[in-house]
This record gives sequence, structure tokens and C-alpha cells, in this order.
Amino acid sequence: MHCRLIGIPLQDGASRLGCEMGPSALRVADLAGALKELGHEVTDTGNVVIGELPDIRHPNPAVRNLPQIAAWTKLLTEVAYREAAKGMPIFMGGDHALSAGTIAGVARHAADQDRPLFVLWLDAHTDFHTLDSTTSGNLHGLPAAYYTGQAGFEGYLPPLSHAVDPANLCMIGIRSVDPAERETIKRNAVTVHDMRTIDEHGVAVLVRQFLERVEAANGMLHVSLDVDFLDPSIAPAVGTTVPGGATFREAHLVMEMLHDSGLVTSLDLVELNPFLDERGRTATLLVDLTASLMGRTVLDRPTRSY
Ligand code: 6HN
Ligand code: MN
Ligand code: MN
Ligand code: MN
Repeated sequence: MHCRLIGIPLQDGASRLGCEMGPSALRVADLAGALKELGHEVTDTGNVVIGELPDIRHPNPAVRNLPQIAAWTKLLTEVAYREAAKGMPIFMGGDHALSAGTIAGVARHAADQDRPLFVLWLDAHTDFHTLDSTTSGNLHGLPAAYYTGQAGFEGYLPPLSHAVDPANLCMIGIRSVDPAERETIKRNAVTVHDMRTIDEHGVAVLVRQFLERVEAANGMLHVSLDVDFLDPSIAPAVGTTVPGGATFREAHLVMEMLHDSGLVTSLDLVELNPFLDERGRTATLLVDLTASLMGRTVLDRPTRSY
């Protein structure tokens, strides 16, 4: 596999500063080295830089940094579209607002291949607010509503060439949903597995069901990994910790099953805030999880396990 590392020092979508250091921390934790060790070709394309900001304002007074997020989304859509044609893009964030652009871009690439795009959203949050519904105003709470084509973004964020079908979106790890997000999700066919569902069934069953659907549809699969998917006890470096997250083994098992499926075509690593880390342990965990996704195993397995 040819892995394309793309640094996205975006922090304007979050309330706490620090995510702009995320790409650097992932480089220091040697993401590239871990991938090379697995036999992959790795190109670090450097960091993306935005240019001029559009002059836009939204009537919801809570909304923060809209010109910045609009500029990032436009640019990242182009970058992701271009990079997806060259190999497997690994988007090193940066806060979760970046997924508005990365997923819009890989969706356009999938459409070129005549294949549907599926998204696995690993997060404590659904990030399904619209510009009208957000009360925190932090735009990392909106990307899933944007890339699934919900109403209300017209004239603010760039128009989508290809929206992701909400039926192709599966969220796992959810444990914090705002009332307005609940309503939007109810109107859409999104699969949402909260932590209770993981407790009741085990994460493997949920992942397997989803992967079988992706495979049956000959889909491409984008994985968006928010640090707060993980329990804060193992991953403290995130501004939006929620107790009761995925354990070390649950997270690795998801990654291992994703690898065995052979279906993953792009990846976001988001919300890492190195300012909140403890001696780099969260950055290191993200590198290890990515290595599992890209083929690191304890022992060779005779058959695939998903
Ligand atoms: N993230 N729903 C909350 C809000 O402010 O809208 C939290 C959003 C968190 C976003 O973790 O990527
Ligand atoms: Mn998120
Ligand atoms: Mn989150
Ligand atoms: Mn909110």
C-alpha cells in the first residue's frame, strides 16, 4: 500500500487550542516508521495551509470561525480528492471539522470509480449538528451533517459534489448526543451504535455486520477516528473527553478487523491535542492503532477473522 500522510493543522473547529500540533505529534511518534516497518511505501506530503478567508457570517450568533472552516473545507475537499487517486490518504489532524472536507473529497473520488463510499465514524459524539442547531458554536460538532448532505449549509460551506448516503454511515462508540442531533439522526438512516450496544453485543459483531455490507456493495471505506472514541484513561490528549469509551483491546480489535477486511481506502486521525497529552502516550496509541489497521499482528493468522 502507498500511504500518503497529509498534515492538517486545523484547530478552529474546537473550543480548546492545541489540535494544530496534532500532525507534529504523530510525526514525532513515528507514524511513518511504523507503516514502513509493515512494508508500506510512505510519502509525507507535509502540512496543508489555507489561503484567504471568505467574508461570511451565519445568523446563529453561537457559530465560531465559520470563514476558517469554510476555507479548510474547500481546500481539503480538493486535497482529499487528489490524494485518494494516488494511494491511501491518512489525514493527520487537526480537529474533527477537517472531516467535512476529507470525506467530501474521497466521496468524489469513489464516485469516479463508480463505487459507493461508506464511512465508519469512531467517536464519542455523532457530530451531526447543523449551523442552525449548534449551541456551542464549535464546528467540529458538524461534519457528519455536512457530508451526508443535510440542509442549511448552502451559502456557507462549499456545495457537495457527492454526499455520503446516510445509510452508508456507521457510528460506533457514541455516548454524547445533543438533543438537536438526536432529531436530525432520527430523520436519517444512519447506523448508530452507542456504548451500551457495544457492552451488550461486543464490538466485533457490530463491525462485522457493517463490513459485510461494505463488501456486498463493493464499497470504498473511509474510517474517521476521533481520539475521544477511546476511554480517557488510555487517551487523555483530547479536549472533549467523555467517560466510558472504548478500551485498548476493543479499539485494537476494530482496527485488526478493518485490516483483515481489506476494505479501508482512507483514514482520518483527529482531535489529538498534544498540549493535553501525558508524555506522548495518546499520540503513540494512535500510531499503534493505525499500525493495527495497516497490518500489524501478534501472530500470522491462517484465515481472515472478520
Ligand atoms: N468532536 N456536541 C458537542 C458540540 O459542541 O456540538 C460536542 C462536539 C464534539 C466534536 O468531538 O469532534
Ligand atoms: Mn468527533
Ligand atoms: Mn468526539
Ligand atoms: Mn452541542
